[in-house]
Amino acid sequence: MKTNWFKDAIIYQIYPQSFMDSNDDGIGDLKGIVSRLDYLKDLGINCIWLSPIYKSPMADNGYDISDYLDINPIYGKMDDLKLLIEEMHKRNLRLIMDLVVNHTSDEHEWFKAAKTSKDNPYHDYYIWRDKPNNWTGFFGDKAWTYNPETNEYYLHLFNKAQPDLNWENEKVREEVKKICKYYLDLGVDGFRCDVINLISKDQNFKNGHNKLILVGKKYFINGPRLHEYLQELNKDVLSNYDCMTVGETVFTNLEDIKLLTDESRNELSMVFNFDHTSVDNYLGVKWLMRRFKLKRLKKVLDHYQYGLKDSGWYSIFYENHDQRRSVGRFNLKESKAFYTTKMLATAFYFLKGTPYIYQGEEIGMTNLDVESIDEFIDVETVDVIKVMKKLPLTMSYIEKSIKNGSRDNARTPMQWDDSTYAGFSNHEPWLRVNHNKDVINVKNQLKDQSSTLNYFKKLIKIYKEYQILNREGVYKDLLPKSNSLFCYERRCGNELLLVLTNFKDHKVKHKLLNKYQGFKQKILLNNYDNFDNSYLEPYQAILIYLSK
Ligand code: ISL
Ligand code: CA
Repeated sequence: MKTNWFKDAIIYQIYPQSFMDSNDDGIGDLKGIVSRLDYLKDLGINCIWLSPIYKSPMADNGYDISDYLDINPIYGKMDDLKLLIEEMHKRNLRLIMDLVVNHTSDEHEWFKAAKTSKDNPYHDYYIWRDKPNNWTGFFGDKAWTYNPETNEYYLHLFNKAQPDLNWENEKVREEVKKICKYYLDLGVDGFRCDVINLISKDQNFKNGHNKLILVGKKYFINGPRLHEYLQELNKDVLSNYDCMTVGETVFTNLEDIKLLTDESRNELSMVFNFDHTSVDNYLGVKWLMRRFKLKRLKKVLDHYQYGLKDSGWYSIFYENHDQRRSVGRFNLKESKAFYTTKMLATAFYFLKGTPYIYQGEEIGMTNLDVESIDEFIDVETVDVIKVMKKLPLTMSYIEKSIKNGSRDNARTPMQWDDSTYAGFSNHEPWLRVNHNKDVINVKNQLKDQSSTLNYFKKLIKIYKEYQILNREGVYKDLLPKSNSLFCYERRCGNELLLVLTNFKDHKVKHKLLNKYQGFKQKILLNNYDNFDNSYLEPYQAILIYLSK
């Protein structure tokens, strides 16, 4: 029944609000996605992760769900989802949906009932205390909000419009099973489980000590019953389907990943770990910007690549709807995006794990080019600006940090062509299209053989051709100490893939190829026309297949 299809998949993340608008109301929708399936098929990906499309008041763009079994009318109807599934399966594409069950919307019927009285049967679906403790949530502010009707406080680890569910209550767990079953029966192939390692909380609700950020973190991350809950969900529902789960796990380490994804434990198929996205910040908080050093990135990647050699599985990604765009990140010059976009993809996607490409990454979309930070509308950005303004920070630091970290950066409409609204819509979109759509767009790049898009297509094709090496190849970092080059091999006996990438904007010499005399060599990818045995061009990336 269960296969490991997810280990060979290449997954593409769609942020529905910004992908494709079919009815010209300025908001992406399900029919819009259907109309672009041939593009995705042609790109070569074989699975889509769809960010939430359920009914939602959109306080957090759909990560606040008011009805799990209904579709947000801005995206369409349940029939449109059925059509999407059908059209995807026709094309041999799988679909995984976002499962956001750490919290609901405060407009969910459960919460509306829960807050009316302590005796209401739904009251115990949420987490209440007479007095708040000192925890703060992910968006920087206090994690408890007062509810006058019951004279209590409810817990919300995100915005106050996102009350946390009480997983201690068996009825809540049954509801989650019902939701999963509903979508699996519809033909969905799995779930991306939002902040899944927050669902179990230490029931003592002790005050936290860290005074700066995420106060109380150690009591609400990887709580005491996390593994039990996941195993229960598997046993009762997931194990009956050939589906996969990818857990979004925040602040997890290698040991956590192993426990969560060890096949024999039946918890998750894989997780997203965020350590590598934190090498350019302090304390895992993106607002606290830190100078990027390649060595630090490699140390994190090495740690997990070596650590997950024999058991456990994770996701390989560097963009998503919460991250800034990668163009211009990691100290890479924005003006050299023609090379760096291809270089980054080569450096990351041949690591061991399942690749995730975020919409627009394949054409090198950039951060939102705002003049003023008042243009940002994301709930996290708005909440964090408020918090930052209370702290002893200069306005210029706040501006720099917000421009760098706002999630709106990744959420601008997909740039399909150079028309007024970039082919995304014929109506002004909910979030402004980037000015560079005239240059950076799918239509241009499809025509241009040397484009980022065509490089991604080629990379994906090659990824599939060398599936065994990608799944099983043993990882070795060939230059762990270099601050310029990231070079590694993935080896199975006398066969290997060799990845050579240069993170610097100047030529860098190396002697790596001397090691492989006697091997036959085939260059599979190169973001330059030329190749030299002894050096890499600025931001050059090369993938070589070697065999004896
Ligand atoms: O976005 C982050 C940093 O910028 C993370 O801290 C993020 O809040 C965290 O990874 C949880 O993200 C997920 O759950 C949130 C939602 O806002 C995010 O979009 C989602 O990916 C609450 O549901
Ligand atoms: Ca629409």
